[in-house]
Amino acid sequence: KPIGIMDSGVGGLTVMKEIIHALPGETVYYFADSFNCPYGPKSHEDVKRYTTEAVNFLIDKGVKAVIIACNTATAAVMPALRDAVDVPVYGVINPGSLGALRKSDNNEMLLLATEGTIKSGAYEEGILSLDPDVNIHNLACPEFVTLIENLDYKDPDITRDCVYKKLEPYKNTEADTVILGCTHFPIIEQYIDEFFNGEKHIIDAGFEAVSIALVQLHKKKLLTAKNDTPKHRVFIHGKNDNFEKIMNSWIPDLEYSIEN
Ligand code: DGN
Repeated sequence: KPIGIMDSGVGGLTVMKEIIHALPGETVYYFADSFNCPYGPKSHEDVKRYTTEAVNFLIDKGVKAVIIACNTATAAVMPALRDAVDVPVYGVINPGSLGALRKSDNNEMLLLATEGTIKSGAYEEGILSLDPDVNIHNLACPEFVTLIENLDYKDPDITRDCVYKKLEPYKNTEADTVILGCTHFPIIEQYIDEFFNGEKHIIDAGFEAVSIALVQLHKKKLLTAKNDTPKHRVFIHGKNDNFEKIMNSWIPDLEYSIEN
């Protein structure tokens, strides 16, 4: 049975790539809610509805587990949705919080995410419940989602310009750890790292989530043998304009079928 992944758009591909890398025998069913993308500026109630529908769609397609590969969606539905469905559901915020706590030496963190994730306070909740002495600086970066979804990220000059302008006020931040609290952001991670001269720990919440989800699926004996041939399927709700282009460049040479 496949592992389901959902995101508002291409961000969850960063999570899919990690799964394929770790377990090449696993089949992934990916649901991209391009119709409602971006989730960042939408209301909590709307994102909750979109995410619940996406998760149920994947369950109807027969997945054995779902990774909500979107911080905004995780903030809106977790943990309630996990208790409401019959397959294991994993979000990205608790794993991202744990990853950041593990890396930071001075307990100062910079969270880069969507407006929705930041407004929800889900990272504060996740991190401060484990260590109340952490200081989190929040920066909403909706521009990064647009830059990626419209393919501008392929132009290094445009990307550098956008990333550097946005991060400028944090040039001398005390934070030693930067949380990529949006699954789109690993696509431009090299520019974020470059802006900080490679001096920050960078936490990819999606990567952290995959590590935890795979360990738990292994314990539940739900993983597939490495030598199985996967049959990945992508379901796009809405427009498909740039999705395939981004998918093909982010995960080259992957065989998959795509359905609108
Ligand atoms: N990739 C999503 C996240 O991790 O929050 C959000 C992108 C969006 O819909 N704005």
